[in-house]
Amino acid sequence: MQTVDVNSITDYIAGTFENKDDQRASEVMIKLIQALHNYIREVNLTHAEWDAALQFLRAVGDKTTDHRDEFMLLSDVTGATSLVDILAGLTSPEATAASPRGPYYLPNAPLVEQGALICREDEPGTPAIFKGRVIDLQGRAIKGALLDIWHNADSGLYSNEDESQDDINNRGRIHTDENGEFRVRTIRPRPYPIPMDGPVGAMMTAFGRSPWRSAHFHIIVSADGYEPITTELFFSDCEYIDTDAVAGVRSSLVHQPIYATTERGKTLIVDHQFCLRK
Ligand code: MBD
Ligand code: FE
Repeated sequence: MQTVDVNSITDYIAGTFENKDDQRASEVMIKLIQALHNYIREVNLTHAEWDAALQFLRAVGDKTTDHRDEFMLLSDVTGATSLVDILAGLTSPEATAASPRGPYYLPNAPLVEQGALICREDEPGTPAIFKGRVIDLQGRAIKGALLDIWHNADSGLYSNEDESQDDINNRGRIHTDENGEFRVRTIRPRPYPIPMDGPVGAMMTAFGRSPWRSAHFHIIVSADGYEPITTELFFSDCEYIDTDAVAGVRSSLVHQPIYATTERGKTLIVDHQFCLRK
């Protein structure tokens, strides 16, 4: 007979996850059980607290649809998304750092030419030129890389949560040219609160956490033969740069805003070099 007590229960359960055919799966699950049990012992978790936790997770599931991933939002605000990103980048620190994708990506943004306007002609906000280059780890230009760019409007809203914007507004996909370069015209993104109308928002409110994300461009960069990277670019003068709700800010992704005068008036110039690994 094998009975369990407050400590031996951990080996009792963890041992059932031994799997000779998949050592990695074993490691991931056994360590998870150990971390969970250690946590329960450490905080001396009560019935009421564990019930609340399970109800919370149930609410996260209930809120999740094809268009709303409350589990991803939970991963984002707990720092799990960013920590996995940071870990993945440690092996090649010269490559562009990853940052959360967020809930507002839409596939099939318009494919545009160099210099294209990816917002409306009369888009409210600060005009911006977003340009740069895509290189490999050896510093060689990658031509034909694809940048999938999206960001919010001056109202703070992304096109897919705003009736007054076309779905494709503030979105575009552009290939790099012979020199690995790209250039689009748009507006400066604005700070934005994470979606607060679900259980994750209720948790943020309960702990007095700030829902604000530092203003950002979203970019997915991909090229044949390279690892695609989902990332963001930030601005050092944003009031939320040090308090981003999802810990998405990396120093290599922060731009000191530079302005130039163009045909659209005072224009933010963001010039960024992206680096992909094989
Ligand atoms: C966003 O705009 C975002 O980028 C992330 C990661 C989470 C919530 C809202
Ligand atoms: Fe975003």
